[in-house]
Amino acid sequence: MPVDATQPYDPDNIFAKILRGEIPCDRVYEDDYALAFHDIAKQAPTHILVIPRGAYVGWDDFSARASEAEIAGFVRAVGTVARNAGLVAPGYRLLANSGIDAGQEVPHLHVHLFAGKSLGPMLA
Ligand code: DGP
Repeated sequence: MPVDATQPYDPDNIFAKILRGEIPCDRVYEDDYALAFHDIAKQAPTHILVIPRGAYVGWDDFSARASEAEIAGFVRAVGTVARNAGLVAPGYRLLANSGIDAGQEVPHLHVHLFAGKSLGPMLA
């Protein structure tokens, strides 16, 4: 069921449970603002999800309510994950599905990081 980006935050969503350590993940990075782990259903040779520690449904929520420190910390974390994985030179793609038409499935903001092959043109 795609996420309605205007819905209230559900503290029992799967990524909230991962953040609380109630569900395991294949972790690649964490700091005060973000957690990164491998996507369970990878769509590229490298497919990492980066999520903020704060309770945000999606991009709209995050951009409107998060503090400057949270926004800066999250953006820096995404860059650090890519750099640590050696992806700067070969390149990578960032994608954040937001809401129903984008097919967002998990109601906690996440950025997909795709890499490891030539990714071709952007989606229609
Ligand atoms: P989106 O459609 O943008 O909401 O993508 C959600 C992604 O989350 C999807 O690629 C699969 C991934 N995912 C869902 N549940 C889990 C989980 O329990 N663990 C991990 N690692 N990834 C998950």
